[in-house]
Amino acid sequence: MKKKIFLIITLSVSLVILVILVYVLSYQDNSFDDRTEASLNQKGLVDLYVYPNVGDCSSGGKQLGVDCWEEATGIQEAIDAVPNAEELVDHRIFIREGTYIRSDEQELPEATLAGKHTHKCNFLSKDKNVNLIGEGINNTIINGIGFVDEFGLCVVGGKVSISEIHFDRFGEGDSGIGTGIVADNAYLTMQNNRITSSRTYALVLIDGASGLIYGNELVNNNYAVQVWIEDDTSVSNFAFKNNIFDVREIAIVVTPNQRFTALFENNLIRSGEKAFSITRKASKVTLVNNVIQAGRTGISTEFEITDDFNIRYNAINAGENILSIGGEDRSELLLDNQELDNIFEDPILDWATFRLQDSSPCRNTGDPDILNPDGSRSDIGAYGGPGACLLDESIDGCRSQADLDGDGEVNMQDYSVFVRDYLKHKREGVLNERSDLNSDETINMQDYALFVREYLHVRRGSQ
Ligand SMILES: [Ca+2]
Ligand SMILES: [Ca+2]
Repeated sequence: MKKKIFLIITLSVSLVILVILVYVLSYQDNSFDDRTEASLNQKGLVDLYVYPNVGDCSSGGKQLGVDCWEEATGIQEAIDAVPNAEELVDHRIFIREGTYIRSDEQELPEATLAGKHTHKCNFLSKDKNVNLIGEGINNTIINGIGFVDEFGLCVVGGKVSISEIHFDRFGEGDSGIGTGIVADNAYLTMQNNRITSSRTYALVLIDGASGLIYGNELVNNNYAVQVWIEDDTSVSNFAFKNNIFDVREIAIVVTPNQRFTALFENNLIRSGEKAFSITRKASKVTLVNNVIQAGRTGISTEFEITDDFNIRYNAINAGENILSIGGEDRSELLLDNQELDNIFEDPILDWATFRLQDSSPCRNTGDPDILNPDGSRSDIGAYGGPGACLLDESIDGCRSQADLDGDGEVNMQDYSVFVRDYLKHKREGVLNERSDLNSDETINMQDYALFVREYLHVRRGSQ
């Protein structure tokens, strides 16, 4: 106990000193972030910074000592400023903390989806290779309120990665599509985002889209994911890992073709009606280590199950039937097949946090070939498997970003490493990437804030 109090006091004092130190240094220097010079990144590519208060560089920008780029006064303008994809390069758009609402005076861009349907999009990325990077799902929020029946972000072609952004309230009207994000013929990477309160779907994936969907929260929508493939020649390949899908109607709706493969591993898939629905045969779909919880039907298909539809090590619970094929209750196919190692008990989750309770039968009963971060046999559900660290870095075995010296602990030594790196960057322009926690190629207050957040988080988690 004494040790703990001592630690807390030491930490508090040190933090106060560092805050003062950083403040003094930044004050002396006057343009703390140096964005005008640093806007060419190390690969010689343009990084763009978007702030809230679109077009008003005197507020968000000036406070951080940033000269606003004319092209970066809004999210769409930043996307438009990225050259069209000719090769795979890492253009980055940092969307700074704040709430973004598109002005209704701006004309919405249109996208043609599935080769024939024209839709309006709040934001459109067409044939771009670009990374959209927010400052965390509690900080960077793109709000669709006021735009009825349309898409939030349309990704058509190219290779787009989206991380640390909350997309909220797209298409709130009573009719129409109202979708958070749609990808058509694009390679989409989504990591650590949140999509809430879309009118219908959080995420729609159309003909030829592929990608990695890791550590996202798609909650409080009617549907979480729709895969909508009309073109029989298109090829799609997806991995969904450690996501939380919690919706009212159907969590996952897949209408694939025979060239579609998908892996759903360690997700939480919950719905008031159906959890997982697949209407046509795919090349291969694997469900492993998922918690599948449905008000009515757990898994619904329109075809007989073969090896191409692999359902193992899941915890499946449903109000009416575990498995329905062609509208008929065929639950016995899963209930009686012990080789698949699915379990059908209450997963004993805390539904407010989506975490397993201590008595949960999902602990260490997942696929033995998949391991938890601490090396033990995997848990079933979103907080199991190696990707659990995406949702919570304080889980045993996760290496915290704040563990700067890599010794497996977050303590005062890491804090001195940060100060050293910070000063070296400040004075000599040397960038030690370990202390650039938000990967924007500068070490500043934002990294410090992330460090402190991690530090306190890990400390709390380890108590
Ligand atoms: Ca350490
Ligand atoms: Ca940084």
